[in-house]
Amino acid sequence: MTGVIVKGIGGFYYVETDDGLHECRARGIFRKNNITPAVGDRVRIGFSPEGQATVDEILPRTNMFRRPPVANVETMVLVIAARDPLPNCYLTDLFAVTAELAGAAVILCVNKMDLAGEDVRNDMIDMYGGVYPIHFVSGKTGEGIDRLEQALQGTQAALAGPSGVGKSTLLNVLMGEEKNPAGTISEKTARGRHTTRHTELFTGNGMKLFDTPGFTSYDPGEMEEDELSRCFPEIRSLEGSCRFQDCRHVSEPDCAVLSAVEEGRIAPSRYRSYKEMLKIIRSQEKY
Ligand SMILES: Nc1nc2c(ncn2[C@@H]2O[C@H](COP(=O)(O)OP(=O)(O)OP(=O)(O)O)[C@@H](O)[C@H]2O)c(=O)[nH]1
Ligand SMILES: [Mg+2]
Ligand SMILES: [Zn+2]
Repeated sequence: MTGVIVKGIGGFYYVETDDGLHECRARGIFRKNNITPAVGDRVRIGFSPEGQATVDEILPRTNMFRRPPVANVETMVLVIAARDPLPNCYLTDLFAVTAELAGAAVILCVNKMDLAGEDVRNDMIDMYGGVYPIHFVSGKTGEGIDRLEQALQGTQAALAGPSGVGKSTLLNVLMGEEKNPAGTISEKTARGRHTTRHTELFTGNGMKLFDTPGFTSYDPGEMEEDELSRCFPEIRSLEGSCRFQDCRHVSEPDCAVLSAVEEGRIAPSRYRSYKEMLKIIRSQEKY
């Protein structure tokens, strides 16, 4: 029997199959081979003589993210908040790069628009307009939700982003019902409650959505310098336009990317993120 892992907690994997949800153990073989089943994995399950369900085989993945650990993500919805917390562009760009590297489509979703003015909208469009589809939404007022729902129809999409930006809130609004508890800020301690601790795959309203725990940092992992250029759509589109084929777009003569930055066709913050990541990749290569 095959199914999809919708949740993994305390060594158990919850596998949705045609005949319902099964609580499964992973076979020892995975641990031995250093393979960890992930939420989103399509798997083959079996049953021991005692009736314990086990994950026997992980079917081929289209992609795999380590943080958050999810597999088979068609669309990565990068959720940021207009404020509370303020957007962190470098972190957003870093995560967009990992999504690009995994071959997932990227959608930018700016939540909590009820708390912000037009300046946030304009800043975001300056940085990401023409690079990624941007949705300006509010989980509180419902602004922009219909359009986001349309964009996510029929795809398996992950809601990812820093803690407190409203991923679980958006999941519930999109699904039209309370699927996963969202945070509430305790007035007494000013600390958040109901922060999401586990990745889970939810189905409803024509969508399959992963809700994931918030991330605070991200390690791009191993990557080659030329791969990085390809993970910035606005740099990728200039591929072949620089004088040198192996141009890294830092200080080379006749660099099409540097010209585009100068002429304002590439946002300065995006280019800064590119240079910062390039620096990290180069420092890793020394070892
Ligand atoms: N004003 C406003 N508040 C919102 C909106 N969306 C969510 N919130 C609030 O933001 C806080 C965090 O929301 P969550 O949905 O739990 O955020 P999360 O991204 O799931 O957080 P983690 O699970 O910790 O990663 C809660 O207090 C929500 O009520 C919004 O559109 N506007
Ligand atoms: Mg959450
Ligand atoms: Zn160049």
